[in-house]
Amino acid sequence: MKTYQTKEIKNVVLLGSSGSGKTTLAEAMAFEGKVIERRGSVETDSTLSDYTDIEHQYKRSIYSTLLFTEFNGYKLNIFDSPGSDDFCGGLFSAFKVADVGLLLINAQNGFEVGTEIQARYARKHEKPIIFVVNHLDSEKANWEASIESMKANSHVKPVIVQYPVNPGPGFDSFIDVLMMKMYKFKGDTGIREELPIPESEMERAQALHNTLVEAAAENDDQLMELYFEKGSLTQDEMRAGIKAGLAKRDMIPVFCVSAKKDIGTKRLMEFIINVAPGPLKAPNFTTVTGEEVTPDANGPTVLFVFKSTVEPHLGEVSYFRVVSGKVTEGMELMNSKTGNREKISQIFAVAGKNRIKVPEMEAGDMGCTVKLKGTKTNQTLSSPNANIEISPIRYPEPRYRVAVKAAKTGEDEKLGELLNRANFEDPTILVEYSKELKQIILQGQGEHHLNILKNQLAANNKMEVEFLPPRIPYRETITKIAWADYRHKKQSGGAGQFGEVHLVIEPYYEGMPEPTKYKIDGKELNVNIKNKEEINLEWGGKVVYYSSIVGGAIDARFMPAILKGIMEKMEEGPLTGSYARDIRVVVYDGKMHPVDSNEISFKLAGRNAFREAFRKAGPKIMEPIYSVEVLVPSDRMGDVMSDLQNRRAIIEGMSSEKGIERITARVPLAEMYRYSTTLSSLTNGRATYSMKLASYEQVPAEVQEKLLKAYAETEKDE
Ligand SMILES: Nc1nc2c(ncn2[C@@H]2O[C@H](COP(=O)(O)OP(=O)(O)O)[C@@H](O)[C@H]2O)c(=O)[nH]1
Ligand SMILES: [Mg+2]
Repeated sequence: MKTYQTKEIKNVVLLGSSGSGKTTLAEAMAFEGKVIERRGSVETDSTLSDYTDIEHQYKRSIYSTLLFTEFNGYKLNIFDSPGSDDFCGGLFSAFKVADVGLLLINAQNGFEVGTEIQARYARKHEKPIIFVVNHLDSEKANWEASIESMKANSHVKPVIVQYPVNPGPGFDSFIDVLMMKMYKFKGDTGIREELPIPESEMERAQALHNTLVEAAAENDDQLMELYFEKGSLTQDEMRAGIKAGLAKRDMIPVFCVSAKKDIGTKRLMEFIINVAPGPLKAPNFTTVTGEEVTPDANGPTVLFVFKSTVEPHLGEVSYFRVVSGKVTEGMELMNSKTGNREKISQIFAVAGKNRIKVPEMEAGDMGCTVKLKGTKTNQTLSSPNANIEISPIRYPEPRYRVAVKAAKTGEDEKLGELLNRANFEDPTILVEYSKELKQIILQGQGEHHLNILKNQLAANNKMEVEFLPPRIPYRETITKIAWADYRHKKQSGGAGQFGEVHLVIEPYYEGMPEPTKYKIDGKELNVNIKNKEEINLEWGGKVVYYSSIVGGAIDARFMPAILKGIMEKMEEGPLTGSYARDIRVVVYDGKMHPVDSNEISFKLAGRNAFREAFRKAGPKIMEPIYSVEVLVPSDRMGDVMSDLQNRRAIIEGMSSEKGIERITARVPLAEMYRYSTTLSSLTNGRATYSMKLASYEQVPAEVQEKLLKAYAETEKDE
């Protein structure tokens, strides 16, 4: 395989809803480039890109797979990405390193919600898009309806470059109004005949040609002038116009194919080669400090790692794009994040499961290497003197969380290792041991996403895990002043224990004046501050602790022990065991015993006095509220809204655009458990959502009641 120069490379990501034909099209592209001798199929588990057991089991793409094809002296690096939004992590990686997207439309369904979701991701990543209408050989293929739905739903006007002459089971010809030719195919061999446009199609072809010329001219003032002068444009002028429009994302050209029958694949690849932006025309990569890195083959070597896997026999495989310079076998590079040196022992061009060893790769190209010592996805390897760090892929916020535990005891450590590895391979799987919740919290993009992980752990690692509802990170605080006395006394066996603490607590707020007097059980109490401690809590908020002991009722040396007891309760709030915050405590009296008093006694007395006072101080539970955005097809709006209302949602906004409703709402986290699953079943998988922590708010009285009851059952007087 030759070393491709930067100008001979195109990097493409296939997009589209599940079943639109991405994997099948990737196969046809690889076949046309002679990377494979015959086309495999999704049905027979024989495609280049869906090569893992789990993809065979589900008969669909789960990972975003890199493959390449060689065509007319160019190398096309292609990402076959999963259509399901649960696996969008791989898609986000692909967006980082691909320069153009092919958005497949299933001609049987037109523009689907899956299409909309991916179109939105493409906009977010500022990638130019080409529409590819597929399944044109299917019985239910409807070209006109597809085009109408694309026009209605797309944010940028689609412009037809090709249209099918005979969509449906007999589909074998399409007309290309850029080339002004008809292409006719023999069976499903991919072999084509170029024919003049038949008389019967001439009028339609000419009209679409004119529309295309105008659309092309619009992207460039000079072309516009030429067009006004001549009334037409040459093919090259049209290409120049389309190139400009595509790169600016002002234009979406429309192509037609049957991936299954290998119709239109070649022509589509020719267009990509001639018109789609390659590494030299695409926006430059930027560093974490905002500098641009040009794809200069003679510049410093910069590899950006966009994907990492662990494979049997091979170990760690790191996929990279050469952002600048050249990578050659044996080269030593530096990981700009860790400062460690890495040796690039081997370089491979990647065609799904097939890897072809190459001696070098130039800027703009993509491949993989093995046996790096400590480099992860999102890190950059660069020439040691260049020390460049490319800005990372920003993965979507997690949308689904569960608590996870090993089914068998004694396997916690193994579970931890395997989950870390899952995160290494899929950065949208987040793992964290929550000290607060005392659970391992696993977060991902959806129930399906995490269930696949669960199945993989069982199948590949003999690791059975259980998923449980995660506890909610509530917060506790108080709303009014309260006081309590507590005597801790124990006289069993040897030395006794004795400590008595009287304290007052009240809600703390920033800028509060120092305490001066309280009225406690009708008696005036003058505060006489002996000592003050202000503690910033790790989980937010404060505790302010005063000692105002008169007459040596409690020795100063016991004061820290009392605070320690209080802090234990702050960490495990009296209501639900959640973190407490924003409380001021004044210890004003107590009792000691000359022999039995010790630190442990005062700690326990402090803790229990605090707990009692807390319960009398109008305590409230605060819950995390998430800001949630749901995109739902208009016809399912009612169901989705009423479900949200059952989740104590406060609807903040609704807007509708192109048949898709956007709902924004604030929803308590406690009500979001398994939301993705419900939403999916309410809409047949046609909706999507995102969520982000917004604030902590007081839970409603009835919820508080329930939480208190549940916790009281688990807690005994200490
Ligand atoms: N008839 C027909 N079937 C197709 C075409 N493209 C894909 N398929 C079939 O549609 C199904 C989904 O295709 P696949 O490539 O897995 O879609 P993906 O989910 O977008 O990757 C498979 O059964 C394919 O064989 C096509 O152009 N025509
Ligand atoms: Mg697929």
